[in-house]
Amino acid sequence: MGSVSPPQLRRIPVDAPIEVFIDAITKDGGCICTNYVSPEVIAQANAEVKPFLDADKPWQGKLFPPETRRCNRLIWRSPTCREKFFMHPLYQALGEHFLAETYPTWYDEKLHHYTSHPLLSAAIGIDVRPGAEGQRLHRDDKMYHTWHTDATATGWTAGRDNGFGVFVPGIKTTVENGATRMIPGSHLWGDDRGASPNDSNLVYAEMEVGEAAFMLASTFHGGSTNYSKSENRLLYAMFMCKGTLRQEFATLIEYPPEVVKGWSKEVTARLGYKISSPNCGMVDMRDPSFLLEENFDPDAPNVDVDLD
Ligand SMILES: O=C(O)CCC(=O)C(=O)O
Ligand SMILES: [Fe+2]
Repeated sequence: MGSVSPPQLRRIPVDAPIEVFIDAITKDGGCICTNYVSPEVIAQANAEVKPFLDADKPWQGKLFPPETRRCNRLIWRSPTCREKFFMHPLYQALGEHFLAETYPTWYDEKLHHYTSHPLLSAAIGIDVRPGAEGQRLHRDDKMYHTWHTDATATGWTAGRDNGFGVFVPGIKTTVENGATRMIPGSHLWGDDRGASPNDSNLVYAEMEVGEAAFMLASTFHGGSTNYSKSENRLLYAMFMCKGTLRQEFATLIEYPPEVVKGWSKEVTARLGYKISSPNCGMVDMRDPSFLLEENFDPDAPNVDVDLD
């Protein structure tokens, strides 16, 4: 009888056949891709994003943990993150594999099939500075109220996950400077259990500059404490979700802020100018209702969402 290897975070070269990545992510919930991009491309992204992290905005430092700085609207602010990290052909192909869905429905007696493709769900630069405390281990699909049945005995099945992410570090990440912790195999756990920071399968996704980690949104993980004296652990995090996870009519575009300002809170909440708890539908990590306030402060700290 062949031995079954324990869950792990495999390191796979970017030019390996896509099936190798699919196999690792299906079994372990994630993997590391070596040579995802060149170090020069990382330097370019860092230069684009640094001004936003360094700008002394009052809300930087108000969120948990206070030493961590964030760059919101990453896809806009960094063309390199957009074109080289997010639109990387491998990440896009894997996103299609794990998230695209084809669905049958009848019109009279004729069966039709429709395919929905993934959407960008989140993109942010997270700069965990020295002294920042680690996050609690969590699943990044909680905002979609995703249910998980225990599949540890049966394995991953198509459609199970609502999200799929890529983490690209801006510097070499280490246990000391706060590399993301992950629990390979935890994407198969049911909702009857949480994750212990002492889990024997927990690993730190230590990465060289130019590497990237792929992760299903159901995999337990968390940012870690930065024990270093002077290293800012910058990470670019991008997630796609299933294309069906949106409204039928794109109400935030059909009814933009300048049109609905002055409408009742009850109506605008139904249009989407209010987060769905936890943390779904944010703008700059804030409840989007601030966009409807007279003379709103674009830099006000957010107290509405749980960011851990
Ligand atoms: O900073 C990290 O390493 C991970 C961040 C994360 O998981 C999150 O903010 O949801
Ligand atoms: Fe997370």
